[in-house]
Amino acid sequence: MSDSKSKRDNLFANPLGAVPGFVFDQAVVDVFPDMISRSVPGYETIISHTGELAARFVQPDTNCYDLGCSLGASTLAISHRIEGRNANVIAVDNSPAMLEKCRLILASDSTTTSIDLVNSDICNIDIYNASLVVMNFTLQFVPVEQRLGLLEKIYRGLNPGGCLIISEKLSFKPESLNSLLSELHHDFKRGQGYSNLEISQKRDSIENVLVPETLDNHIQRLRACGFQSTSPWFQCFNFCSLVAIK
Ligand code: GEK
Repeated sequence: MSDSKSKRDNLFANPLGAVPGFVFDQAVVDVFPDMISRSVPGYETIISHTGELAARFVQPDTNCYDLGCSLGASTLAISHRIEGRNANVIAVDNSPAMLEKCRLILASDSTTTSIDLVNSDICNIDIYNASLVVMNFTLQFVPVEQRLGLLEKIYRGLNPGGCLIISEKLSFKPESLNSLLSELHHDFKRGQGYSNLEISQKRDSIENVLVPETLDNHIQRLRACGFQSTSPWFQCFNFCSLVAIK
């Protein structure tokens, strides 16, 4: 997202002693665009192609869901590509600080698409008449035992031919491969200006908060929900985006 007022992320630059678990609070909101673009390789590509996929899949008079919308980057990419279709975007996040800033960003945008902002856990919302559901880097924060139920609900709420986009950090087997992909990611972060201290404190902070799964795991679970057509369309190191078509 191009937010020129986003501050540089230096939340983990100084030694923190006991590193607290990661939360999406005001301090994170203030640096979020900088944090996510310097931490997730391919983030901008995934967001812009979310818009391209919306242009292909969103049908007139249907709903599009952006689950874990943060500051609305995916919401806006979608909204700009579906104007004139009488489709609604429903953008959901359970962080009040994120939603408050998101509301300001959307208010200053020119899109004519109708957008509802919903402050809720994505596991507790209704999904219906959907032609597109997007979870860009959100499923990884949902407790593992709730992921199947959430995906089953999404499958039920999608219209036939509807599309689910899931972007995630992945884990790999065996452990040697996991270490390689993780080190390549850390090299990327160093290239983006993060120090070794920032990288290691952030890793400690998201441990048990962001729980990655293997690509195999994601695909098996999507199949178990009923999605027969599913494939990664993007991967860079240990970050991947998948499409699943109902
Ligand atoms: C983007 N999609 O810019 N219910 C609702 N929201 C949640 C939940 C939940 N159970 N768990 C986490 N969140 C965005 C980026 S960020 C990814 C998504 C990241 C929200 C959380 O508050 C945060 O705003 C977002 O999901 C994850 O494309 O920071 O790595």
